[in-house]
Amino acid sequence: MKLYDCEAAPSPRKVRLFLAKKGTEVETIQVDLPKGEQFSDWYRQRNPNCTVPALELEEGIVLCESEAICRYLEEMYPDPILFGRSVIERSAR
Ligand SMILES: N[C@@H](CCC(=O)N[C@@H](CS)C(=O)NCC(=O)O)C(=O)O
Repeated sequence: MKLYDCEAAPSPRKVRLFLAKKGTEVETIQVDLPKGEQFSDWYRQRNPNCTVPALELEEGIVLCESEAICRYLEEMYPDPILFGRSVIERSAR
């Protein structure tokens, strides 16, 4: 699993915070947004939206939205639960 990240950008920071709360680390690859690396061929092949974050899974699937990435991480690393235990808790967050 690889997280495409940019340290200065707010959207991937959400995912980094989520990972920190989970106590989990994943391999991270920095994408240099100021230099326009998000538009490079190698990155566009992974994420055609040309944004970070993106999470590349072992099976080759790439999740391209921070919310989707956090939801995936919640399922993969359920302890601690961050989105809530019940439907009401999950809906209220
Ligand atoms: N809705 C997306 C937004 C992603 C997004 O816009 N990321 C910004 C950095 S915070 C980006 O990659 N921008 C690339 C650009 O400005 O070219 C998410 O939450 O993942």
